[in-house]
Amino acid sequence: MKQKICIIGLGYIGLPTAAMFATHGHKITGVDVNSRIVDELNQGRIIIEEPYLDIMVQAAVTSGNLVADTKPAEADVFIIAVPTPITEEKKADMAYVKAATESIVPYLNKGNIVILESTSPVGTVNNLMLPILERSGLKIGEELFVAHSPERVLPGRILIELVENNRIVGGINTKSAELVRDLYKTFVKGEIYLTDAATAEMCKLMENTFRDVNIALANELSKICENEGINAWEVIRLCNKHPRVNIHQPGPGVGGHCLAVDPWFIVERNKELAKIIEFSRKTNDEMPHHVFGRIEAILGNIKKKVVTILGVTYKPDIDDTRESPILELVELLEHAGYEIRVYDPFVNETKYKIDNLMDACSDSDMIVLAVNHSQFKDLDFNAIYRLMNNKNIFDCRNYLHKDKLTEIGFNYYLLGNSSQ
Ligand code: SAJ
Repeated sequence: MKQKICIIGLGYIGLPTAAMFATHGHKITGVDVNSRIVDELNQGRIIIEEPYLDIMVQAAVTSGNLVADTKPAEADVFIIAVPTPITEEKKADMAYVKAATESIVPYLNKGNIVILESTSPVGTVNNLMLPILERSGLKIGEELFVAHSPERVLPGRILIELVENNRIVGGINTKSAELVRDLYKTFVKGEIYLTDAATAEMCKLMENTFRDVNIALANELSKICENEGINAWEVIRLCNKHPRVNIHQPGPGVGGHCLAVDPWFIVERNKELAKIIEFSRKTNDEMPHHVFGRIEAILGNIKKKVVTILGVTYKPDIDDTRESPILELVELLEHAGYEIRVYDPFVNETKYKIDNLMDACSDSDMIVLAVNHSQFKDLDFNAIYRLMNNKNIFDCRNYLHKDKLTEIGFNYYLLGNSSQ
């Protein structure tokens, strides 16, 4: 059955979800407080980078099934997909979810469905949303159906994963869960598993926490291997030949709005219990400092140190710098008085950005491969070598061709291996 759906929040999750429902025949009102997003969208344009999203949005808008507005409209279904950032004190900032929930109350009618997609602390649906939704006068669970269905898509693969991933739907009662499952079946090809709202909230948090803790283990291993004088990447490669071992990749830290944030939502409510989780978060947060320490050690007493950072996003081949550990590294270098050049073809604006790679490398004392953007694999390292002052490369991702670089004459250093 084709439904009217009002989606609050037109960011990395809300917009692709809106486009997906719209191209499957539903009538969508996309709502955002940012009028620029709304204006652009109504002309079929988007302001975020995600493969094929522009084409899909254009098709959705042209078909008339997707319109944007700065305020909600009456609908059969309301989906909340707003940010849940973290405060300085590592507490979930639920202001957007609260405001979004309040904003839809005047538009609610008997039989409506409300879905929270935003990643949220356990208890958000039951303790924050339901008391607000009750103001509609509708009987919760009988006249108004509510569920949490957390998004699980990977930036860079959003449109594929929206369709193919399994999905969890946590309803405030079985009827709510079933109605929401039937709605997502419009485009979801993966399995849809039903549970209660609080369990769904915890599942989402724990998925990202699982990854964060495993990355922390890999990062700790990389420091241990530096201490032992062996290569962590070789250890990981060989360990992962074991059928039940899957060590993650070390790196200069963990970024993005998910892994670096969500584990804190568990810690906040379970301070005395979530010990490994909190320690892992801190381990990953410390990695830019570790990288900085290695840069200091390699460059030693050079007077005016010039460092060229390749990549500033939180992961490869995307334009997203949210919570990027490389921004923190840049700050550390800045405080220590380094001359910094940042080269990242994906990013339009960032501190110390230099558009031309050769300009960014000229007179440099060290290239730091911070993000493994595909195009960094085969740069013209011969030309770069000639331009540099001191010929150091520090590979934080085990990404570059060590043999080729040493043959050119570079001093090649690798995170997770102190003998290089
Ligand atoms: N990273 C490592 N080592 C690794 C893997 C990742 O250092 O072995 C770093 C990356 O460099 C990056 C960060 O972790 O800085 C996060 O990258 P990611 O690719 O692991 O994940 P996100 O944040 O882009 O997306 C995650 C996904 N969650 C899981 O894979 C469990 C995605 O499915 C979620 O939908 C998304 O969070 C979200 O929105 O919650």
